[in-house]
Amino acid sequence: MFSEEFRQAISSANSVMILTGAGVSKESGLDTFRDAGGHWSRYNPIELASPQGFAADPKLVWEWYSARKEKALAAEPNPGHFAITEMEQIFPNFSLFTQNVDRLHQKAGSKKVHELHGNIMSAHCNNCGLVYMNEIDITQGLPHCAVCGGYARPSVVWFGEQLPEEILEKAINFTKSVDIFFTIGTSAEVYPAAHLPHLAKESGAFVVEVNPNETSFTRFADISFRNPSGEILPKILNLIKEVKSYG
Ligand code: BV8
Ligand code: ZN
Repeated sequence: MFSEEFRQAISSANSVMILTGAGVSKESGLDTFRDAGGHWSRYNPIELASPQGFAADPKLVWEWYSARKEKALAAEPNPGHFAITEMEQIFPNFSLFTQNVDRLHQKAGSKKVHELHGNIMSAHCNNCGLVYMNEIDITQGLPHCAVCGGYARPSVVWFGEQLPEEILEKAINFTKSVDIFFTIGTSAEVYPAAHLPHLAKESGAFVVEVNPNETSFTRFADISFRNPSGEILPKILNLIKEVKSYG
């Protein structure tokens, strides 16, 4: 099932970086963005996940995010999330960067999770940045900032907005130095996150893709597993344990 080349890469690997996208949460029942039936096929992404969309129709955008938040809160991590949590404990130098906002990696026990696109659980004021600690309930009307009266918004990164500087910086630095880079469950379409697997390849990392479908990155990967992450990641974890004769 696994090539000698992959075994070799695992055996000599010290530092491992994982980049995940919406596909890793698919087997937890959450929609992806580009798969048929995914969010974008029902809505125009720019309409919903952008400052312009929010300014034009804050109620529609809040309804979409509240519905997704409810689904994310009810979702359970799948075997793919749990395998990633165990990988974190095996490699001395490990880092997980996710484009997902559902916090399922944290729910699965991953400790070092960097959220490139923010998270759907919290909100902050669109005007002054005040972070909301309490629950946002849009059934009582749109939430306004107690300090400046501005609109509260979900704490996600929208199209056209900068990613959190220090997280992106950390992602780039780690990508440049890592031995193995896994890109899991992402269509590799959204930048600057989509640049990371390419940067890893250019920097000499062994790059592994996990995606049931081909992506624009597939031809650059050293290995590309055409499998759902929930199925193949536990097998890859077993291989890692065998090769590292761990546990
Ligand atoms: C910025 C918000 C700059 C939260 C998201 C032209 C060229 C290059 C760039 C651009 C361009 N035009 C515009 C841009 C910039 C834009 C961009 O990249 N657009 C794309 C569409 C071309 N990027 C931005 O705007 C970023 N900001 O660039 O700022 C800037 C500079 C100066 C000053 C100001 C600003 C901001 C990007 C972040 C946008 N926010 N989400 C939310 O609502 O969730 S992006 C959104 O897409 C999610 O975060 C999502 O994670 C992300 C990527 O999607 P994926 O995670 O990959 O999900 P997708 O559905 O696409 O793919 C799922 C995959 O899973 C599929 O491949 C499928 O096969 C696979 N799969 C299915 N089942 C399984 C599976 N895999 C494994 N197992 C399974 N079972
Ligand atoms: Zn405010």
